[in-house]
Parts: sequence; structure tokens; C-alpha cells
Amino acid sequence: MAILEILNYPDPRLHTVAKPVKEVDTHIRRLIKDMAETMYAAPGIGLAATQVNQHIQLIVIDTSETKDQLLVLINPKIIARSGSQDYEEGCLSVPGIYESVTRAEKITVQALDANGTQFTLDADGLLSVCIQHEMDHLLGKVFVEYLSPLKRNRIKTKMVKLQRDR
Ligand code: QAP
Ligand code: CO
Repeated sequence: MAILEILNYPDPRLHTVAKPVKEVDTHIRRLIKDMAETMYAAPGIGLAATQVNQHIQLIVIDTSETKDQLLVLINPKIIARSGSQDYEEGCLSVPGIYESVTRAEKITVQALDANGTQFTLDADGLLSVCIQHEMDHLLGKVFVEYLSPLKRNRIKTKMVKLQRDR
């Protein structure tokens, strides 16, 4: 296993649109293991392949308290959404920044698991937010893009300074 390097906002590679996974093979399963290890080590509750510079439709999530319920979503599609909720979000690619974002309250998502088997999942609360946040990454979208240009630019400047002074 390996800890992967996470791209930091405003890295332009975070705006890459991910391609569907064609086959869930050993290469993909290795990447899933490494992404899970990277997420748990951070620690985080979700990580999209985009954030580790792999531009394929793959997400790992674990919102459990016990950190033993890894959820793998390959080629995910939201097939139903309802309601709305505000949640204070963070992101491993935007460390130290937490801002409220409005998203659907409940979603139904269809995806492939680590065995390439299709499944359907109903999610609400934090899990719903997390899936929507991670699916945005696959579209090249970072949560700060929901904020006002003023807030976003302040965050951008802060991130550039942080990386310069590292
Ligand atoms: C996305 O985010 C998410 O700033 C996953 O210094 C977050 O795992 C979805 C993290 C909140 C829904 C609600 C952030 C770790 C982890 C930081 C994460 C940090 C260290 C973020
Ligand atoms: Co994120």
C-alpha cells in the first residue's frame, strides 16, 4: 500500500473531468487500496481519484465513526435527489478551510463496487453531502466554487501563500 500525494487547490489539475472506469481490474483495485489508505491517514471521510491526479470516476468514502466501513463508488450516477440541506464542508485539497454549502438532502446513487458489481444506495445527511462533494471532484469542481468570488479569491490567496511558505 502507499500514501498518495493529494493535489492542493488551486492546482489546475483539480479541474480535470474524470473518465469512466472501463474495467475494474487489479490496477483499479490497487488504486482503491492506496486511496483508502491515503484518506484514512489524512484523516478524511472522502477522497476522489481526481485529488490524487488520477482522472477516472472513482471515489472512496468512510463516514462511519469506527472508520471500518469503506464505501467504493466507481462510475457513480445520481438517479434521484430531493430536498436541500446546508453543511459546513471541508476538503483534503483545501486544508484548513470549512464553509457552508447547500446541496440536495437525499440522493439515490447507482455505481459499481470494488468487484465491478452494480449497486444502488440511498443516502441522506453527511453521507449524501459527502457523495455529492466527491462526485463534484470527478467533474473538476471544488466546493469553494459554490462560494462568492470574494470568499473564493481569499481562499485562493491563502492557499497559494501556504504552499509558497512550506
Ligand atoms: C468531503 O472532506 C466532505 O481541512 C471530505 O485540515 C467534508 O475528508 C464532505 C480534512 C465535509 C462532507 C462534509 C479537511 C482534513 C478532511 C481539512 C474531508 C483538514 C484535514 C476533509
Ligand atoms: Co474534496
